[in-house]
Amino acid sequence: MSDFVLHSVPGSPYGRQVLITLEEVGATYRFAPIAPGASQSPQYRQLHPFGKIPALTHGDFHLYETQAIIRYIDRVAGAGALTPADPKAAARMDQALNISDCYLFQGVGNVIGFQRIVGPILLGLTTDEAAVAAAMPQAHTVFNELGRLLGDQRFFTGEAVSLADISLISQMDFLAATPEWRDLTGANPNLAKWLERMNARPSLLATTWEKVAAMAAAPQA
Ligand SMILES: N[C@@H](CCC(=O)N[C@@H](CS)C(=O)NCC(=O)O)C(=O)O
Repeated sequence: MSDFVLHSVPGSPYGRQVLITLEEVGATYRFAPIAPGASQSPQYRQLHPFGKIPALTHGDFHLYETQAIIRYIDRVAGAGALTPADPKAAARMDQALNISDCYLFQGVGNVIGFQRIVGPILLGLTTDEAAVAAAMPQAHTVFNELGRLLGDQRFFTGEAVSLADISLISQMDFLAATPEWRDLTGANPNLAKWLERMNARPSLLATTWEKVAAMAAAPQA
């Protein structure tokens, strides 16, 4: 019997944040797939009144909003190992989590990632090149700032991986599959190295697009 149940669309970067967190803390979990487009169904809206992906259930406890979910998992199953003890490092983690949600996803990931990957590959849409071009100034601002914050550290809050890295990698790995990635990391080679470092972690290898598709296809106890 799995402790945690993640309700998510396979391929969702937000859903992947939760999966990576579960893997990092070694929790047992079950993936409950939501079909693309079904997030607005009355049934799913009982779990998430705003109809966004993902949602978590843990026994009779229901939670939505990814930051709340990954912090909860870190507290109850990871003993806080993914949150730095030092207040300044913890503040950097909180800052990076908000950059990830407010500036990296909103306006960059949800435009470039959608136009290059989700639209053409999953929905059969044609890429809107003007929308991609319009997102590039914000994308450069985000990448330059993340490159500055990472500096020569291994991870965003220092030597140990934290929730900041988990949130950012779920969005950045999506963008790494687009032609814009080379331009965006040209001035920030530390971000490309960090991406490689993160992608080599067992938690990332266990939650690739293919692995999550297999989780969604196979019924789990
Ligand atoms: N604030 C939400 C945002 C989640 C979110 O935007 N998820 C995307 C999928 S990765 C989604 O639900 N998109 C469908 C939609 O916006 O209706 C969270 O942190 O969980």
